[in-house]
Formats: sequence, C-alpha cells, structure tokens
Amino acid sequence: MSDAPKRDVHNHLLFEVATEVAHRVGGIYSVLKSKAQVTTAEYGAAYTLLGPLNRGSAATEVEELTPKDPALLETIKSMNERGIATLYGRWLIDGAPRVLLFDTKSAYGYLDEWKGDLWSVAGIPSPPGDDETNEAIVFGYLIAWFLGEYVFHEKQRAVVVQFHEWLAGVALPLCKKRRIDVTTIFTTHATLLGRYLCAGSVDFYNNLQYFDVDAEAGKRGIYHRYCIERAATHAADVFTTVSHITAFESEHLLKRKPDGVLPNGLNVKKFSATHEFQNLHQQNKMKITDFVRGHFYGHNDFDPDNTLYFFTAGRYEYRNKGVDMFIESLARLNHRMKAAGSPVTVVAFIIMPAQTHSLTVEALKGQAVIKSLHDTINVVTDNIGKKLFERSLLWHEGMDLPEDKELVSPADKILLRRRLFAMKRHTLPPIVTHNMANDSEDPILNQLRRCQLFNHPADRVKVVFHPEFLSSASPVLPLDYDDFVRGTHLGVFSSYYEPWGYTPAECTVMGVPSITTNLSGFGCYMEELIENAADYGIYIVDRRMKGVDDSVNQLTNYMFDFTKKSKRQRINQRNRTERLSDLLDWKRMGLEYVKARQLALRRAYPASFDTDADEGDFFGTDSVKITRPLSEPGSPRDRSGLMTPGDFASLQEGREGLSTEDYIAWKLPEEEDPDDYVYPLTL
Ligand code: G6P
Ligand code: 1S3
Repeated sequence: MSDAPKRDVHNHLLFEVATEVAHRVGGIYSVLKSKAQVTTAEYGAAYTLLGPLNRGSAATEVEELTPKDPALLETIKSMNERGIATLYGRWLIDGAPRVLLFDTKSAYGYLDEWKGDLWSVAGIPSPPGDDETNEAIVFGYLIAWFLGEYVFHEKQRAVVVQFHEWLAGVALPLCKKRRIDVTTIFTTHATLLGRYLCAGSVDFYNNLQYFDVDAEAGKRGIYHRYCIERAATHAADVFTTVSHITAFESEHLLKRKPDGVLPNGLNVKKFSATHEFQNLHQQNKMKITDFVRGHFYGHNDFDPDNTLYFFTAGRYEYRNKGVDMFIESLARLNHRMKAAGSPVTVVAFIIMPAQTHSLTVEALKGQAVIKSLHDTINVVTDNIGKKLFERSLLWHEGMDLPEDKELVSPADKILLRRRLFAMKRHTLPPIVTHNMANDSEDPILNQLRRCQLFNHPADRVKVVFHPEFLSSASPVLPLDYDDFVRGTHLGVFSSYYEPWGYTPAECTVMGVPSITTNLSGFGCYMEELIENAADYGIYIVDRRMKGVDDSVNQLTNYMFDFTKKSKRQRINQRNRTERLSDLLDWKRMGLEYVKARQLALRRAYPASFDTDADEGDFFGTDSVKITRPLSEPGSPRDRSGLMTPGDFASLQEGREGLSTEDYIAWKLPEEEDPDDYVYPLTL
C-alpha cells in the first residue's frame, strides 16, 4: 500500500469492526464496551464501531444520531439509496462511542453473488445451510463496501480498521484484493480450531505443532469457516491476539506469528473509600444468603457465618471452561472437609446458561416458603411489640414484667406452626434451579451425579447449578452478575481453553480472590507479573505440566486451604486482590492497542514516518511509561518502568512477528515422536 497517496497519519480515523457491537454475545462485547472510554478519550468523534444491526439490543443500547462527518454522511446515504438499512448513533455506555450498524437482512439479496465472488477472489468456499457463515459473508461485504466508499469521500486522513474475530473477518481479504486505502489489524480472541479441538478429548497443547489443520477443520465441518479465519489473519497488515498462549496457538493453527499481544482490560472504577468494596461484599453476601436459606429450606443446618460461597461462571463449554475439573475437585474437597471435621460449609454455584424450560417448582417454592416465614415472623413480632407496649403503659410498681409465653397469642402460634410445617421436606435440596431441556444428558448434571454431590446434610460442599445468566429481576436469585460476584468468596475458573478469561479478571477488580489456570491468558499474564500471586488472591492451577489427577488435587488443595482462612485473613486477602485492579485497567492495557495502530500505520504508510520527529510521536517513551501500582504487601515482579502490558513479547517494528521464545512462560514442548500423538482424557 506504499504507493497510496500520502494520508495524514497523525490525525487518523479509527473503525473497529465486530459482531458484538451493542449486542451482547460473549467476551468481545466485554472488550468493546469496557474499552470504549479510553478509546473515545483518545479519538473522540474520529472513532466509530461498525457492527451488524440487532434491532432488539439496539433499541435499548443505541440512541440514533445524524452523522456530522460529511464522508460518513455521504457513504451512509449512498448505501441507503441502494437498499442497505443502517443505524448510526451513540452507544449508551461509558464513553458513548459512535456506532454504525448495518442491517444484514437488507443485503441478503446479494448473498449468492457475494458467495461466488468470495470463491473467485479468495478461494473461500461457502456451502449452503450455514447461517452463521452466511451472516459473516454478508456483514463482511457490507463492511468492505462501506470502507471502499468511505475512503473515496475521505481523502485526507489515514484510516485504521481493527477487526475482531473471524465472524468480522471476511472484509479483510476483500480490502486487500480491492486495494482499499485503509490499514488493517486483525485481532483474534480464540481460534476456531482451538476451540473445537479442545472441546473434544484432545491433548491439545502437546500436539499443537502436529495438527494437520485443513484435515482437522474438514473433519469438524468447519473448513470454510477456517478459511475465512485464515484469510483474515494473512490479509491484515497487523495480526494480534489476546494472550501469549493464544499467540502460540495462532502461530500453529493459523500459520502466522502474531505481531503482538493485546491483553484485555477492564474499565476499573475506584471507590473513594477503600472499605466501600468490602461493605458491598457484605451486603451482597446477605442477598446470596437469603437465596441459600430458601433453596436449602428444611436443611438449613449449616451456620451462615461459617458458610463460604464459591462459584464458576461463563459460556457453557463444559470441558473448555474446566467445569469437569471443578466438579471433580468439589467432590474431593467435600471428602477432605468431612474427614477433617470442618465446621465450614461451601456452597458452590455454577452459573452457565443452558437450554431450559423454566425455573423448577421446588426452586420457586423454596423462596416462597422462606418469604412467608419472614412475613409471618414480622406479623408475630409486631403483635408482640404492640402487646408489650400496651402492658408497659399499664405498668406500676410491684407489677411483674409479662412472661414471654403470654406475649405470643395462640393464633400467632398456629400461624407460626403452619409456616414451620410448610418447611418440612422429604427430598434433598435440588442441585439445579431450572427444568433442563435435556436433563439426562446434561454434562454438568451428569458429573454432579457421578460425583454424588447431592446436597446431603452430611455434605460440607453443597452445589447449585443455575443454568441461566443472573438477573436482578429473577424471582429466585435476584442479583445482577456483578453484585453476585461481589457477594461471593472465591471464583473458580479451571479452564482448559481460555484465550484470555474475563471472569477471573472481573473478580480481581471487585476484590474477590479467584482460581485460574496456566492455560488461560489471564492466568499466564498474572503469573508472569506477580511473584506471589496466591497472596494476592490469584491462585493458578498448573494444567500444563501436571497430569489431570495432580491438577485436580492442586485445585482441591487451594480450595481446602481457603476454607481454613479466618474472616480476618479473608478480608486482608480481598484488600490485596483489589489492589491488583490497576494492572487490569484499560488505561494501562490500552497501550498495546495504541502500539498496534501505530504499527499498522507504519506498515501502510512508511513514507509518512521518514523523519525522526514522526518516529518520536509514535514511539516516544513517555507515552508507554507506567507507574508501579502496587503497595505492600507482596512483591510483583520488578518489570514495570518502561514495560507495557504486552511487552513480554510485543509489537516491534523491524521484525516479522514474534519469535517463539518471546511467548511468556510458554515454550514448545520437546519434540516428541509423532506416534505418541494420543488424545487422553480421564478425570
Ligand atoms: C467485609 C465487611 C465486614 C464483614 C466481612 C465478611 O469485609 O466490611 O463487615 O465482616 O466482609 O467477610 P467474609 O469473608 O466472612 O464474608
Ligand atoms: C473469547 O470469548 P470466550 O469466552 O469464548 O474472547 C474473550 C475476550 O477476548 C476471552 O476473554 C475469552 O477467553 C475467549 O473465550
């Protein structure tokens, strides 16, 4: 693209393209939403997110506006005139970034033509019947159409376009083929093959370099999707991913070494007083306790003050998210706690959306029974209060105080007795809150059954599987996710496949300790950054070097040791965990995005970077200086100073991608005999 007219790289424009703009599906939504504030602070109106229009979510998340940028206005007008429906507006989140959403349905008339074109320009097949791929193709062609027209109208300023994930990647080979004068970044948040291979019984990490990628994609019926992902990877000026572990995976599965790693951050909101997050823990914990009292009605034989709430949450990917290992470890923990005569009870929540019909009658009844008991006791105590008051008015010297039994009337006793009888239960408290669409084949339920975690009174570990996202509107567990997390004591995310892993990161910024693994981007990142991570409430299970059984035992040990902590120790640990939040703030993590954009501009417009002054603007050390955010106790590795979050192996001009040695704490295993290419998994 060096023969392109010289564009103004300093005042460049930025587009980010993803299918989760103003529409929550998974992790990419979290990335875009939490990052919006730092990106709009940097770019203002020069930043626009491009996504497909989902009318349901746009109605609540987007406020329509008229574009001020004449090039944008012209381009949208011209697309609208040719039948493409769009929505331009302000995304109603912190930072209020501008979004342009394309109604893909309005472009399906072009689908066949575009499929044919994709085959002829990029050799990418698109078999019939794959709606997700059709959607990706239509969206990709609309993006390429938009960008092509936009740079025709906007001739002065350089345009950086960052694409997230293969679903948004079709436009990348098109931009290249059509020589659209933009510079591009492709960021993958997982690889298609990685996700599929890990979900099966494959020893993924020890065999990464041996996979016959085309054949593996073909066997799984995703060859055409894989082609899109691979084309996007190779067509982008700059290729990045979210962690070093996924960089390693991408190198082998997508056959391009990433130019750098862009770790995910969070929009960290600090409280003015540090104890405030501790108070929030207490308040939300009480709400969870209310739920637990209802759910375990008739079996409330454990002390709420000696009860700890553990949880795991995320997309229902049973093996990838490590739920298999979590449940197995809970069973071992139960055994250890029983054997040790522990006075503590652990209630372990699994929050993972699955197909359900409705809440179970039993789950609803539990909350209703406890609510009636509450109401009745309020009435009874009210009556007692009134009686006591009236008797007190009549009191004179020499008169006795009323006896307790005189205060509770026979009618109140009957009322109370009724409530107590309603709490009698002949079954064990349920392990799931909903009627599952496929109860007998559900992997989580089957693993709980196999491990005999049935909420028996003797069990020290109780389980509650909530197969739906949390919401404060729920009649059973009325808490939003963030509030729920704050009320818990420990998050457990024993993932096998986790390019980054927002769940433990979110725990950290809320001051909730968590367990993660060294197969997650977040786990590797924290392990590299902090020497004594466990002191900070970041426990990292070794799923890389240890066998499955040893990893399960390590996880069990972490949880068992946690149950032995005193309240004071838990409070102190939460304080330390919360102090790590600066490390995960986009204000810091966003630096890698800045570097990726600079590299993209340099690659597309090298002539604009000829002078020393220009170079200074982009790579000036001032902008990457970060302060060491931590205070006593603990000793994070002394690696800050000029270091930036992806620096363990990061964007460096003058080199073709990372070298494998750069991946932090991550090396290729010793060459093995390909005959040893086995897929064991036994838990
Ligand atoms: C917070 C509150 C304290 C409360 C504590 C309970 O720190 O500020 O008032 O005692 O939480 O901690 P725990 O780990 O027992 O839930
Ligand atoms: C992906 O979402 P997932 O849960 O399918 O992207 C997320 C955002 O980058 C990342 O945190 C996660 O590990 C990936 O797996």
